[in-house]
Amino acid sequence: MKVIQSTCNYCSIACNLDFHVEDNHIVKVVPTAGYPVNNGFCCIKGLNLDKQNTKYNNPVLPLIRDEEGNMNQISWNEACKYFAKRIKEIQEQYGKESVAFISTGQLATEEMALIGHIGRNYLGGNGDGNTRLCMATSVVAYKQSFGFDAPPYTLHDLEVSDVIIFIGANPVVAHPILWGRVKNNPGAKIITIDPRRSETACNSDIWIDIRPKTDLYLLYTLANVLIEKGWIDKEFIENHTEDFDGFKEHVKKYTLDNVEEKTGISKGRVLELAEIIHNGKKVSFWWTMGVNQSYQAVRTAQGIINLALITGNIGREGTGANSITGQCNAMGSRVYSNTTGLYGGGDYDNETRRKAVAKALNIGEEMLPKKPTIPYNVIIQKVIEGEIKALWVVATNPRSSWINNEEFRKAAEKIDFLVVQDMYGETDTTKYCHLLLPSTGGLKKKGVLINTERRLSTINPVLEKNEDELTDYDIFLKIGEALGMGSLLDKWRTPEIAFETLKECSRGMPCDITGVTYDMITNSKGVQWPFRAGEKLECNERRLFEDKKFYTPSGKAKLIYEDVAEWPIKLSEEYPYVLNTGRGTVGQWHTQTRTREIPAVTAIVPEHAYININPELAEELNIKENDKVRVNSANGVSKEFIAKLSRTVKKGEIYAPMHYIEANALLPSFFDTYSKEPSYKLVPVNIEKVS
Ligand SMILES: Nc1nc2c(c(=O)[nH]1)N[C@H]1C(S)=C(S)[C@@H](COP(=O)(O)OP(=O)(O)OC[C@H]3O[C@@H](n4cnc5c(=O)[nH]c(N)nc54)[C@H](O)[C@@H]3O)O[C@H]1N2
Ligand SMILES: Nc1nc2c(c(=O)[nH]1)N[C@H]1C(S)=C(S)[C@@H](COP(=O)(O)OP(=O)(O)OC[C@H]3O[C@@H](n4cnc5c(=O)[nH]c(N)nc54)[C@H](O)[C@@H]3O)O[C@H]1N2
Ligand code: SF4
Ligand SMILES: [Mo]
Repeated sequence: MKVIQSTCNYCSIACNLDFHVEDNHIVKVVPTAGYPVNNGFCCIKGLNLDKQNTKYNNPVLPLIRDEEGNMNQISWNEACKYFAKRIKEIQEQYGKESVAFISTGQLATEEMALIGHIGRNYLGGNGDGNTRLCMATSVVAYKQSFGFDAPPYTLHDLEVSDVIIFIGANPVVAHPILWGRVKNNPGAKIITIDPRRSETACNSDIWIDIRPKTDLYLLYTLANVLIEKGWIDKEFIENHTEDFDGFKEHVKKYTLDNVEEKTGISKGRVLELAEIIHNGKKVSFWWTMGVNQSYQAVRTAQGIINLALITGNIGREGTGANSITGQCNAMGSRVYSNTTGLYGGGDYDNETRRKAVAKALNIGEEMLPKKPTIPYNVIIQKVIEGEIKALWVVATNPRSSWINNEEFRKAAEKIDFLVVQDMYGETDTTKYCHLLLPSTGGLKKKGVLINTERRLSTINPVLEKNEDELTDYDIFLKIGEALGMGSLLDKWRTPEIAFETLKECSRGMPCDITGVTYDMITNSKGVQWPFRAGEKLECNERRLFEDKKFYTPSGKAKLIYEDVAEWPIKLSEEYPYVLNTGRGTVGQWHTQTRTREIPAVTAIVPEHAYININPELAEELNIKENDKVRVNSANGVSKEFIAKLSRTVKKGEIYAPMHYIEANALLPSFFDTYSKEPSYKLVPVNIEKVS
């Protein structure tokens, strides 16, 4: 029996697991003992990683749709040739930007970098990722405040904080292993800010039951109180931040007297929270989608960053303004997807960076994109308007996960050429494709994942590929060849070579990984970036900004602020309740294509889309447990759900797990101004019982 250590490719914790393999068959999965992230533990998804492509229609060879709408099997060579021919025809007729791709934070770094090379450098099209639905807000917030997209923490910080504040994050469900790290710190005071009494709120010392989307108001009020009381780190502010005077002036209007009316949190409780922050020696702030997915998300994330900065809670053990990432390689996609910035970071108009990256890729500078991609929402809009004619969707399921997802259906029905590359033949999105490129899942791949604390580790082929099976990397290479890229693929011939190319792109950047080798991050404890050539790995838990130097031109962090915006659509008599969406259970992953294969999960999660509704509201509406209800949204769409009565939601608020296609039909297309991340967590609705 062989034992192969690899990395879980579900969530951003990126646990390491030992796969016990006999005759190309996984006998058992054991969480790796001694791995600094998960040290012998993991969640139900990781434990069941052996269950992949065991049921459902899983083609090995590509399928092409004929005129009657039937899918027919073709060879890989035929598929790649056809892909190349269609893309070239479309580009010749409608211009380069008539083709686009949508990728993901669930591929290996080398894979997402290679599709970025093909789609942006070579084809000159646009390409965004599902990271737009998830991390775009944190990226923009960090870039503007710190000068680089740099989550500063290491997970060990959770074990040594004395105050841990979660804002719009539910790690008990979404990042259980991270929650395990919190449990290693029984002395810490845990505070959760969430309109819902989430599993994390239930397990916290304090639940701040905030009115939806009023976090920024609360954060500015807290800042005002801390400043007025002098509970701030004057030395840190003076030497390491910019524009404190402006910020101080700005927050003056956010007073304790108004806070309850705006946020639902009383003056006394806000004061108590300010006191806890003041008395804490090591305060850490952690946020996720309750902050990122909003119409004013970047400024809210910066509201958190500002609190950490003015109280000097950054760059020290147990502190930080810490965004938790979502997918296994969200961090890889943030730095290496070639969608919103150059490989290794830096804007497309940065001449020095263009030179360095072009050199590393051995291409002419003119081949690099001149500007960031148009964002996801604009790609979909341009498909609907007929400007984008070909879309290549890789390892994401937008027919279900995209906001206002009937819009994606319209786009999919309109487009001339939709290619879907997925590890399953049957997903909500593959139904619409003209060409299906089936890839193997993560069990047969080699590549690097970068987790939420910037730790690189490899995903390793646990099983051998069967005949005709291709990984995403293999598929990209074949497509590149069919497109005629020739020597432009020389720096990409294997994942190992691609990794060397990407390392070179990172040289001298905050995320410099020139010192990392595949060997160092395989069967090991992983390595966090930065790790520069020549450095010695002295410690397995490293945080950023210990030298108090930020990546801005002045070396100081920027305090960025703005007036609090109103909700884009208000509650009304017609739509009196707020619908919120997010993760449902530890066992369910997003659109459930993968976790529907885990019997232990399907046995306990509802098959049909459901909502949580407060028992008092349910009684008023004459709704009983498991009744069928219709939710009508201000978006003009109605969908049916099963009612689950629960005191985790307040009377006027209902919650729909995102794992069912119905949820996203209800949400209107609102986005953050700066990050263009969808506002998934708020829409006014009404509910009626279906008789
Ligand atoms: N089991 C499981 N784990 C996952 C995933 C999965 O699909 N299943 N997905 C992974 C991915 S990609 C991601 S991005 C993460 C997401 O991880 P989380 O962000 O923790 O998960 P969500 O449930 O989307 O949202 C977190 C909380 O935000 C709250 N919230 C909503 N509106 C507001 C608000 O206005 N203010 C505040 N303060 N809170 C609000 C919600 O009530 C919810 O409890 O999970 C990762 N882990
Ligand atoms: N209402 C609402 N909607 C949301 C959210 C929310 O909180 N509320 N959260 C948003 C967030 S944070 C995220 S990250 C998105 C996630 O949204 P999606 O990315 O659409 O969700 P997944 O189900 O993870 O889709 C991944 C797809 O890739 C396939 N796949 C898995 N591994 C591989 C592989 O190795 N290769 C290939 N080619 N395919 C593979 C899977 O079968 C699946 O079809 O959803 C967003 N949508
Ligand atoms: S916590 Fe995340 S990385 Fe760890 S096993 Fe579960 S899904 Fe995988
Ligand atoms: Mo995500």
